[in-house]
Amino acid sequence: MLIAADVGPAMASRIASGMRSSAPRTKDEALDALVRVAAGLMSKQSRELNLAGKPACVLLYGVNGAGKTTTAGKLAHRLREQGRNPLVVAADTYRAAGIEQMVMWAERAGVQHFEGTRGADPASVVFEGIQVAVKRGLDVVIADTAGRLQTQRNLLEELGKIGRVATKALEGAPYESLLVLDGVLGLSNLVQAREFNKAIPMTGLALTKLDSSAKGGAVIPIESELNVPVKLAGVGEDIADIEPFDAAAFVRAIFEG
Ligand SMILES: Nc1nc2c(ncn2[C@@H]2O[C@H](COP(=O)(O)OP(=O)(O)O)[C@@H](O)[C@H]2O)c(=O)[nH]1
Ligand SMILES: [Mg+2]
Repeated sequence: MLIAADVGPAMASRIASGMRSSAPRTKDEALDALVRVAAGLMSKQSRELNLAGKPACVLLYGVNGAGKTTTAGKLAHRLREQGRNPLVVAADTYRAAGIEQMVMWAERAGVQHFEGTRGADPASVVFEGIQVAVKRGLDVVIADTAGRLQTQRNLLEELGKIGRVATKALEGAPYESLLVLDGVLGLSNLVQAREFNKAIPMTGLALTKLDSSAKGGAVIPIESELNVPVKLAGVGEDIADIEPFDAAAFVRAIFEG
């Protein structure tokens, strides 16, 4: 079952030997041991978003189709419901549709937005976006970026620059630097996460499409190796389909289906 959930052979045998040493006698004891061992191998960092900054700044990045724009929209909606005033910054300036899609989500979420023009330097758009949020007295900046592959050196460098420019606009920003991973892709996300983690300091992961993936188990070796926690879980295509991530409940769900 661990292999089927895309935990990978190395992690599966680590978990199995951890379970064996706790010598469970019943199925329930075995499940408890499994959850304890597997969750114990995951990141110990806080799974709460750090939104302490004024404004706080959340940067989202990852490959095409991972769910960055959707996650930005859902997060804006959720924060607004919690009484915050987010500004969504559409910095996917490579495609006109990328900007339009982000603006549409912002409107759906009922939050303000700021967008660059098509072809604009995404780092400048993020810089200006942060300034706009400061000027308007908004409390969170959520920046959406264009999709990029972990093999595209120039685009990874561009991402690093976006992060540095955000820091220039606002000390300590981005407070949350989140790699968005498509939960359907399973273990191939490990390769992606390794490379993105070299390009930009990463504070967490947003794991999407958990409603339609049986391969979410891959997050165990990813967290274990990189020590970055999943902070947001995408569980559908609607605006409210976003949840905090509970490692123990997640591992248990793999086995209780
Ligand atoms: N089922 C499901 N679909 C999702 C989820 N998050 C995003 N999607 C879908 O994935 C596709 C790509 O999403 P998008 O946000 O445009 O990806 P981006 O290229 O990373 O910005 C869209 O069809 C979304 O509806 C999720 O949590 N569950
Ligand atoms: Mg997008």
